[in-house]
Order: sequence, then structure tokens, then C-alpha cells
Amino acid sequence: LAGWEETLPTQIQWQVAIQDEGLFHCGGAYLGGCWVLTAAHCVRPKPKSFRIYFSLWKNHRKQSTTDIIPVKNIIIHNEYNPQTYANNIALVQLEEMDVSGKCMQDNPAVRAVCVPWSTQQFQPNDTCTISGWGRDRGSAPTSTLKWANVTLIGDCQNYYKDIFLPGMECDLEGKVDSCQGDSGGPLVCTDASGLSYVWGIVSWGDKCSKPNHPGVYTKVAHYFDWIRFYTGWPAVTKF
Ligand code: 4AZ
Repeated sequence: LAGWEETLPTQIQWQVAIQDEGLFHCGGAYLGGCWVLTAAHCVRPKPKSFRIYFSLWKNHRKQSTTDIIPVKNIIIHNEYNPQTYANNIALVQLEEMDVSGKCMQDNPAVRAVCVPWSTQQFQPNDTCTISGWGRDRGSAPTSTLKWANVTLIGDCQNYYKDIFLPGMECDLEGKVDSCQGDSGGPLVCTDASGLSYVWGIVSWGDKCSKPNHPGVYTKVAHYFDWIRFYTGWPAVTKF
């Protein structure tokens, strides 16, 4: 798929792979602490069947067991609609390692991504990054994590009349796109101070990398309060 590049090991440090019943099927973004953000359609309310893989790069490579974390709880947005993909957002709470309450060992290859607090932080025409192990258009999923730059277009009601809903966000249609298997993974934008935010979650699209068929993402900033409520994280402190 034109525009995709293979990542180097540890390039996308918040990227996780989600495994359900032993099968990799989705990506996710590490928010820090015991929390991973993904798409609702990537999970089911069956925490025991899931494993979260950190610092994975080639998904056929043997992974250090300390980077494979069991799941304690799965929180699916209660207004998620699997027919329309409205509110396609979920939080995965990792199992604690021990009484310390930590969920993973310190790992220099893992870094959390920030949650955007305002739907205005990034704008159409901004360049952001997507990453995943998903399909290259028609072909099979890729074994090495890939990444690409995409351009935000914001609202895409004009492409997807009546099926584009609030809480969704699009990227420019064309050659570079997310595809099947990338779902749940992050669309990340970086601000002028160098902080990276998970602006979108790969959600859906009508095929992949086709003109006039933009990729659609869950607009994470729209769910800031929802994320805060479930993670128990306090409000942003204004300095
Ligand atoms: C999918 O099937 C899928 N081009 C995900 C993203 C896109 C298309 C399909 C966006 O999971």
C-alpha cells in the first residue's frame, strides 16, 4: 500500500496489539497506568479471553512474557452501536502485576500517549500518524508494524451522508489509509511542543485507500469526559 512504511523496533511506543482467544485482530493505544484505548468493535465483555501485547514489532516474533499483559476489565461505551459504529470506543483495564498496583514492568520501549481534551486541538489539514498490522489493501495483514502520515479532513458528512456521526473524524481519502486489522489502533497528532495525542481510533471505512472513501476514526477528544470518568483520572490542571 503506497505511503506505508515499516516501523523500526520501538518506533511507535504506545502501540499495542490486542489478542482475543489467541488471535491478533486489532491495535490499541497505551494511555499509561493500567489503561489501553481501543475500538468497541475490537473487544467483548470477556476480559479473560484477551491479552495485550506491548513493544511488539513483528507479530510472529517470540515476545518477552513480561510484555504480554492479561486483562482485568473491559469497558465498552454504553451507547456503542455495532450497526452504525456510533461511539466506537472502549477502555481495556490491564491486570495488576502484584500488590504494587502496577500493570507492567518499566520498559523503555513503552510510552503512553496523551488524551486530547478539546475537539479543537487539531484541525483539518494537520498531518498525523497512523500505525498498525492491518491489511495492505487486498493482501494479507503485515507481520511488521507499519506507519503512515495522513491528513485530517475532520467532518466527512459529504462523503458518508447520514452515516457520518458526531464523535467521528476522517482522514483524507486516497492512497494511504488504515484497513482491516488496523482497527482500534491510534491516529496520533503531535502539537508544537512535541506532545503526542491519540486524536483518533481506527474505526471503519468503505474499503481501503480508495478515492472518495476516507477512513473514519473515533474522535477521541469527544470522549474526554468518558475516559476521565472510567480511568478516574483528574481534570487537566491549568498551569
Ligand atoms: C476494517 O475493516 C476497516 N479505511 C478499518 C478501517 C478502514 C476500513 C476498514 C478505513 O476494520
